[in-house]
Amino acid sequence: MPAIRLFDTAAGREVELEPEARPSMYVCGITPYDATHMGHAASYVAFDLLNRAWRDAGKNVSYVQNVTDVDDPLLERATATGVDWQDLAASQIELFQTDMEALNVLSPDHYVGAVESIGLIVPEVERLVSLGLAYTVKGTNGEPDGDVYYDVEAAGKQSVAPGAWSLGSISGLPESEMLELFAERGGDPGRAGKRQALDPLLWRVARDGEPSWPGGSLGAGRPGWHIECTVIAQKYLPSPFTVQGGGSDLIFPHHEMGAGHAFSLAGVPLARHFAHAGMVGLDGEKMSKSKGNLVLVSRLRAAGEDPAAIRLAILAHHYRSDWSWTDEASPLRKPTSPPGAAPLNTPLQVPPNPSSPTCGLRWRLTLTRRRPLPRPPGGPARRTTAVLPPAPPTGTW
Ligand code: 5CA
Ligand code: ZN
Repeated sequence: MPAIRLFDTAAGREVELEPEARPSMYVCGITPYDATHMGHAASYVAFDLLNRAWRDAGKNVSYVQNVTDVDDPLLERATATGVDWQDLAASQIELFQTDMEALNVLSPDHYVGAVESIGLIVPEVERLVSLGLAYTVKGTNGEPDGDVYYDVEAAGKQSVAPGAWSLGSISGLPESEMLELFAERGGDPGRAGKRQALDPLLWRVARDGEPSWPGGSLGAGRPGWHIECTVIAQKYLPSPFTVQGGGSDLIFPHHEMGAGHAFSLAGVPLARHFAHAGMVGLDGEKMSKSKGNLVLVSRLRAAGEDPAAIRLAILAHHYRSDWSWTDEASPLRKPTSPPGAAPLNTPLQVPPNPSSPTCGLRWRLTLTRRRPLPRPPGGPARRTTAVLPPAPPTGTW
């Protein structure tokens, strides 16, 4: 097999992957609040190709993917639609798996949820605090005290060893651009009490109406986004592992900060290479769940499109190129839905079925539904549907 070459974002150039008997890859998974769109599909097909190239060469690949099964956008969508956030996550995870199987995307070896990882994340955040690389912030405007932030400046000065992380190591972006992207992508540059505008959240202490879990010395709360992926990757993969993957919208702040957390915790880089797939748009605009301009894989399938043709339509583009889906340019035939049929951006309804053995076909989830702490009495209730049955201690969906 010829050596695999890919563009390494951190190196800023195409690199040849060193031969390894056991290559390892972490690809950032979905935040399950809406159905899989062509952008997600394109990212996962891109990294499926790398996975398959390695496997085809006889390599014993270790592949890990997460599910961000608790985060602000998921909680906000659940509230807006009056659905229990866990039910929403479960239904969208199931739909995602069905879409991935249809597209012939091989499942990861470990498919791991943020919620089930909280017990691993808490001690790592505590360690960052004890190393002086994280700090708590006082609440203002009715916010509670105690949110924990990563000190990017202190972390960047931690070491000058080769491979040591400092802000910009992965993205190479100027600070002005970082600030813009940080605000756009879930960061809070204006949060009072932070040492630096770009310091990212590690632990959000409990608020009324939000789920929370025990946080040891941090107090009850829930994890920040970047530390979730760092801890899951470090738990299931070697340090450093071969390739960290995701769409290019994850370069900053997600992969930048995740790499920082990892170096602070392990003293070695998170990954040898950082690879990013291009963004898929609809009629010139980035396809995103928040904008709602989605071409859904499930809807294309329901309209009778052959999933193999959808995969080919994706593979017709170079994995790093940004491209736009237009009905005219689509290599797929026009949908033959009868007049009045649901438009292509209407998700199929897949009811959550946590005990379904069919979920284990290939995309086997190791998610356990770790229950949040009970809400404080008198706090507003987010739950609007029936209470779920108690979760089994372990198991697969
Ligand atoms: N849960 C986090 C990663 S830890 C997350 O970004 N979830 S996501 O559901 O928003 O995106 C899942 C994957 O799809 C990410 O790799 C993201 O970069 C990719 N993605 C999202 N939108 C697009 C798009 N329009 N085109 C290409 N890839 C996309
Ligand atoms: Zn991630």
